[in-house]
Amino acid sequence: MDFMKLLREERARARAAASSTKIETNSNNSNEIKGGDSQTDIVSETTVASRKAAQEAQERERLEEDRKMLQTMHYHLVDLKLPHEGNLHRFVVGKVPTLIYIPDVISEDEEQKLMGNISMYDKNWRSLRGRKLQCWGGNPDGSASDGVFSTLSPWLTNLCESLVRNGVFEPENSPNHVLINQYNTDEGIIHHTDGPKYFNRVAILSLQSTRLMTFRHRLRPEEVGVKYGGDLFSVCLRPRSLLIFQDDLYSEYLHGLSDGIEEDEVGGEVEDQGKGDAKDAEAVPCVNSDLAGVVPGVKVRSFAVI
Ligand SMILES: O=C(O)CCC(=O)C(=O)O
Repeated sequence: MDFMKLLREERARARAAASSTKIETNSNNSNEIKGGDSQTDIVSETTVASRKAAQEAQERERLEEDRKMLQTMHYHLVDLKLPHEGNLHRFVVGKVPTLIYIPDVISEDEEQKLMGNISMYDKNWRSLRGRKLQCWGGNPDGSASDGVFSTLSPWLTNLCESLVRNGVFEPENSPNHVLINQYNTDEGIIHHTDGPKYFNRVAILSLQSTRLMTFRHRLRPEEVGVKYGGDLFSVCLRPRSLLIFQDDLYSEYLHGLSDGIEEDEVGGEVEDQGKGDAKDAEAVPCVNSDLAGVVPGVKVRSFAVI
């Protein structure tokens, strides 16, 4: 027997067996990897596509529901009575030139009509901390979601057009988004900015009662504890009035309404309002006391829909 020959044959078989296993392993691996990749791609593409289709179907359904709901509503159209275009500057209040307060832009009768319009959409209220909210015109990014009415109701479109006609907004920045906030006596909205998703001008129509809106500096992290972060000044929001603020007041200041648990006191004017470091006084200066017909020292506490 040729043991050397047997040994060579045995080694050759072992090499052949080993290499085929290797190839198989490789091809298995590569199949697994490829199979894994393409399956994952297919699965995620399918998931994304089906999610998108479901979302689109939901949005279509929502639009249709909203459209049907609007058809059943008997709303009143109300126009705002604003000073002639170009005359808004007469209503600038305070030392910060981007705050405009116009009293009596609608009549009491029109106010009632608007309240009637608002109450027709009772099921659309969202309960938030400190207020109830109706949100009209979709989300700022154009998407729709639960509790957000996808379009504006014609009576809201009419109000927005009225703002454009009177020069409050340019036609290219015509408002397409409306929030209706309702506060109980012990409710308010914490100080905030409306953020960069919106155009930097806001118009607030107040209905039903009087509240004080206060403004504060928006502090950068390095200013916290260094710069005064409390209320700097207030604006008295009378029922049927329109408040417009923009630019710096939109982006560099916070606005808010106290929770109404304590009565808000109308403060007198001070020289450096809005500019300097206001004192942590009980009553911050009210910048529109003349136009709003309130005297310093008066207390304000009431129910408001804005
Ligand atoms: O109700 C108001 O007057 C203020 C509302 C407000 O600031 C907001 O909705 O962002």
